[in-house]
Amino acid sequence: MDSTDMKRFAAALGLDCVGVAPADLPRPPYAEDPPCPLAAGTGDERYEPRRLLPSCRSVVVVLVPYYTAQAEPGNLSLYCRSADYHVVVRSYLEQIAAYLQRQYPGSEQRCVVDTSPLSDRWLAYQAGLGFFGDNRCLINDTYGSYVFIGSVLTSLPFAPDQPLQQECSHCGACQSACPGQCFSGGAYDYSRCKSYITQKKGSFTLPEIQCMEKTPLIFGCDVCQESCPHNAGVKATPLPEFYRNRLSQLCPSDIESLSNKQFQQAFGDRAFAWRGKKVLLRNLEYAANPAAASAENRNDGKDDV
Ligand code: B12
Repeated sequence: MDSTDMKRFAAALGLDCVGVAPADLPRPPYAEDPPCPLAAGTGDERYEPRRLLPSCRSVVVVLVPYYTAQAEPGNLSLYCRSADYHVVVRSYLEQIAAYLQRQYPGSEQRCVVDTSPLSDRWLAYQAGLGFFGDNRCLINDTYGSYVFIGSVLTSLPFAPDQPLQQECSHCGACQSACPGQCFSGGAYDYSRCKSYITQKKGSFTLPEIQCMEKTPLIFGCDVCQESCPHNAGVKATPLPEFYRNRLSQLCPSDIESLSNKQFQQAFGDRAFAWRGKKVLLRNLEYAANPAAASAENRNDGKDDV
């Protein structure tokens, strides 16, 4: 089944990176990194969309670019400076699912983004939308790795696109820049990744404190992406949601006096809020001061290194 009309519909929404992955996904050819406890799935369930939609015959995969090219120093990772991406991506996926439902009454669709057991990156790779960086990110030629990945599982048998025959340049920049040195030996150790450290619960170990102190971000980490040459000069997102109501900096005084309910009212529509204010206050205690760190690290005119 031809996917041209569906892709045209998506392009009219501003989504110009849409591909199709097969429902019978091949398994990755390399030994996987040890699974992160924040992932919803392990083993085969990461590659079997029919466990979520038994009638699934193909998967429409959508990249949602979020880089805005605005120089805004701050202490929040670029991925969580605007409205929660889960909500934004899902609203686009639901428009595609509704379109398919209209065009093909009786077809079945299910939308997934981030929280399902499926490997979103593997789906995007299989749909021909990008290649893997040594930093494990899915990199797209137009938008770099600053893309979220969402999928519409469908009972419609769209013909799959082909994975790209392209690799990252293996320049080593992400590995040497990583504040937690989580890529040592070519493997990826989630427990040393600053993004994971900022999202884990509980108290920090000494190595975790040292990792936190290296850069200003208090939620997420952008270092392996900012150091990646494939991200130099990437196109800014055309999607308006990522330019509205941005928040780049959070201070202790913004949240410490709030009850949990008030915190959720104020920030519950942000991707950094899912772990609650206690985790953010812990992180604020340890992260480098943004003003001092940006003066020290200012090297290429880019924001929030
Ligand atoms: C758990 C999780 C995390 C954990 C662990 C990350 C990790 N690398 O495993 C933490 C909290 C650290 C994290 C951080 C981030 N995450 Co995250 N995360 C997830 C989640 C929920 C599951 C990922 C998972 O299962 N990891 C285990 C590994 C084995 O699976 P995988 O990442 O899918 O692996 C694929 C590739 O890494 C590759 N691969 C695996 N091993 C190897 C080995 C080699 C040599 C190569 C070349 C490739 C390769 O193939 C795998 C498929 O099997 C996904 C959503 C989802 N459902 O997939 C989002 C997801 C991967 N995260 C995302 C984002 C945006 C981020 C951050 C950029 C956020 C930030 N700024 O802090 C960072 C990036 C950190 C990094 N360098 O990976 C996006 C990725 C977008 C992209 N362009 O790649 C996703 C897809 C969410 C989404 N739907 O948009 N994340």
